[in-house]
Amino acid sequence: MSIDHHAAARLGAALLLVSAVFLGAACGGSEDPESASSAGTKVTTTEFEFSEEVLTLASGDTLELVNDGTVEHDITIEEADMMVHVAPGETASATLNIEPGDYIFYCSIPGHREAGMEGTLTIE
Ligand SMILES: [Cu+2]
Repeated sequence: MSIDHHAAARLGAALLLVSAVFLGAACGGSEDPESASSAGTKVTTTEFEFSEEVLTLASGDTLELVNDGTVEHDITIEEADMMVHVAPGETASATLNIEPGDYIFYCSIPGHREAGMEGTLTIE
């Protein structure tokens, strides 16, 4: 009888493992399971521009910043006291926990804003 018991225990462990793998696969499709129900946008930076210069989002949305350039960039939203910095080849993201309104965003690396890295953000 003890052999059957061990077999049952092993089967249970195997099932748990399979469940864990399935759960892992289900979560793997989304970079952040927490954000599955929240919206957001992705902005790509290069020298010297943002892929999106007019953004309309909601408070609580996720802003993802991808740096496809060869130098560092950031998105600075001065009025909201917020900055997302991203190194070359990297991706960074932040939740926009800011009040509804109109904002200006720009890259704060010296010279970049002047080169055209500026846009507007509306939080609805
Ligand atoms: Cu920049």
